[in-house]
Amino acid sequence: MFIKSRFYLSIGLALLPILQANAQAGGMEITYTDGSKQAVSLNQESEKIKIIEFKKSTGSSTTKPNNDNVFGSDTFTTGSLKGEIFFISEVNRIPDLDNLRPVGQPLYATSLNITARRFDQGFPGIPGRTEWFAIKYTGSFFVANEGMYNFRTVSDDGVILKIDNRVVIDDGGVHAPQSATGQVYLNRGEHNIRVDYFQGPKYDLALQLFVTPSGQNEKLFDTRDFK
Ligand SMILES: [Ca+2]
Repeated sequence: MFIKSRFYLSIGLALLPILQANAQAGGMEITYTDGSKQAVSLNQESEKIKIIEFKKSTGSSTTKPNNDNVFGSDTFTTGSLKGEIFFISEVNRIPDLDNLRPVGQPLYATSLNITARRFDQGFPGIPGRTEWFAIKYTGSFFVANEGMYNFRTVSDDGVILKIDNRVVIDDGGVHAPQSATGQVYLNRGEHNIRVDYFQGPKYDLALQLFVTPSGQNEKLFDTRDFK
C-alpha cells in the first residue's frame, strides 16, 4: 500500500522542513524550504527520527554554520574522502559502523576541519541532527615521499583513524574536544585512509585531521596535497 503524508514544522529561525513519508519504500525524505533534501531510512532506528532537531538556519549569525568548515558537501571532487552518515543510539564509544546502514546521501570532503564549536551553531553538512550521529570517511591518498608520517586528530566526540586498515589513532570515546596522535611509516604509493567519527551528546563537537610529514611542519591533512 502506498502511503504519503505531508506536514510542516517550524522551530525558531529554522527553515521549514517538509516531511514526506513513503511507507512503501520504508524511507522518508526531508525537504527544506531552500530546496535541499535529505533521505532518511525508517528501517534504522525509526524511533530516533521522532527527535530530529531542525537547526538549519538562515537568519541569526549565532546559529549560522561556517561553511568553510563543513563535514562535507554533496559534490564529489577528485580525491575526495567519501563520508557516509549514520544515526546511532546513545553509546559511550563509537560503534562498529560496518554493521550500520548509512542514511541520506554521502558527503565528500578533501579535508576535515570542523573546529570545536557548540552544537547549537549548526551542523554543517548534517541537516536534521545535532547529536548521536556518526560519519565514516573513506578514501585514498598518494605518498610521494616515503617516510614517517605523524597524524593528529582533534575531536568531540570520538574518532578512529586507520591507514591501510591499521589503527593509527584510537580516541573513540565520548569526550570534550581533545587531541590524539599516532604515527605510521608510509612507502611511496597509494594508501587507504578511513576516519570513523561520532558526535555523541551535546554540547560540543569538533573534527580535525592534521598531518606532519617527516621534516615538515604540521598542516591540515588534505587529499589534494597527496596525489
Ligand atoms: Ca559532543
